[in-house]
Amino acid sequence: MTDDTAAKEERIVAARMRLRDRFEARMADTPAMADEAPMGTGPANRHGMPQVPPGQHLAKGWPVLDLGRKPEVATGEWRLELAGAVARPVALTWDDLQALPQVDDVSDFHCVTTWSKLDVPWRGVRFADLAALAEPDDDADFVLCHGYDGYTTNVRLEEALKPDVLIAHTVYGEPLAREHGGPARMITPQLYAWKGAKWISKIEFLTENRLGFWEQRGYSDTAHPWRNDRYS
Ligand SMILES: Nc1nc2c(c(=O)[nH]1)N[C@H]1C(S)=C(S)[C@@H](COP(=O)(O)O)O[C@H]1N2
Ligand SMILES: [Mo]
Repeated sequence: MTDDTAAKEERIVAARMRLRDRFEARMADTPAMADEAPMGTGPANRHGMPQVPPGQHLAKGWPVLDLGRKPEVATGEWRLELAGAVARPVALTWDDLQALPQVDDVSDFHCVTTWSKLDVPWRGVRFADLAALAEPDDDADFVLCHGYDGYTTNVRLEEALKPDVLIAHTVYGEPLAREHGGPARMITPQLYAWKGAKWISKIEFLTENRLGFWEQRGYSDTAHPWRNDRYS
C-alpha cells in the first residue's frame, strides 16, 4: 500500500467514525430509537407487534411505483455521485460499489399507498459506508437523493445512517430488476418506501433541508410508517 492509499484509508475510517458518533448521539434523543422496539426493520424488530404499521395491508406480489419512466442504466455506465456539503466529492463506478463491504439484511417495505411487504432479503452497501467515502461536512444534516428518472427524495442524515439503509443491488438472491430500481436503489426500511430512490444516481449532502418530489407535493418530510406519518 502506498503512503497515499494508507492516508486515504485513514481519512475514510475517521470520517466513518465521526458519522457513527453523530448517529449515536442523535439516536439517543429521537423517539424512533428511544422506543423499546424501534419497529420497521424486519422480523427481529417487530417483537410480536402488529405485522404492518397502522393503515397498511400485506401486498400481493410486489407492486411497481414510478413516474412513468424506467430508465435503463447499464452497470458499465452506472455512476453514483456523492456531492454537495462534503470534503471529497466522488463518482463511484459499479466496480467501486462492489468493492465496498457488502451487507445482507432482511427488512420491511412500506408504501404510503397502504401496501407493505415483510421480510425482504436485500444485499447491498450500507449508506453509512458510502457516505464516509465523501467525508460529509459536520453541518450536513440532510441528503437529497436523485434517481436517473429525475426523481428526488430528501432524508435526514441520521435516518440515512441507520444500519438497514442500503444502496441495494440484489434482492431475493437475484440482481435487482430494472422495474424495482436496478441496477441499484436506496432502501429506507424505517421510513415509507418513497424515501428510497430507485435507479439512484446522486446523493447530495445539504446543510439545509430541500424537499424532494413527493415532499413538495404534500407528503410527509419525516415519513415514519409506525406513526402513520403520511402527509405534512
Ligand atoms: N427513482 C424513483 N424512485 C422511487 C420512485 C420513483 O418514482 N422514482 N417511487 C418511490 C415510491 S412512491 C415507492 S413506494 C417505491 C416503490 O418501489 P417499487 O417500485 O420497487 O415497489 O420506490 C420509490 N422510489
Ligand atoms: Mo410509494
